[in-house]
Amino acid sequence: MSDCIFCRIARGEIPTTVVYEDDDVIAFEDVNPQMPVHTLIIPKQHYAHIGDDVPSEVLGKVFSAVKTVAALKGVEQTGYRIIANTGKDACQTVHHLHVHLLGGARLPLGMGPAD
Ligand code: DGP
Repeated sequence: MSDCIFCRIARGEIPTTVVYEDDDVIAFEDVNPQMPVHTLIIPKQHYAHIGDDVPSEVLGKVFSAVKTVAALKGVEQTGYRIIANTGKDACQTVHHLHVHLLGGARLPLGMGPAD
């Protein structure tokens, strides 16, 4: 996907603060952080969302990277939340599979519907 913003980040075409990178996955700081720690973890290969026929090995690599990033960001012991917004009701805005890793402060408990 030549015009996908996260594909462009994965190719190094858009500057970003990289937290972790390997052959298959890149993690970088969210441009609009909602928490003291707010890092995005994506597969370099383009998938629109988690339901986009993502091979299990790709999912495994993304979730393995979650653990690595949590350690790198120093929230492994204090805890963190991961979110993969998927589709309209979840307000997904970038249509390239990504996992938000949020932490560094106490997160709200609620996960119900918006008002
Ligand atoms: P969402 O699709 O709602 O799950 O969130 C997409 C996130 O991507 C949002 O928190 C902001 C972030 N984002 C969007 N564009 C860029 C960008 O160009 N660079 C970075 N670092 N983050 C971005």
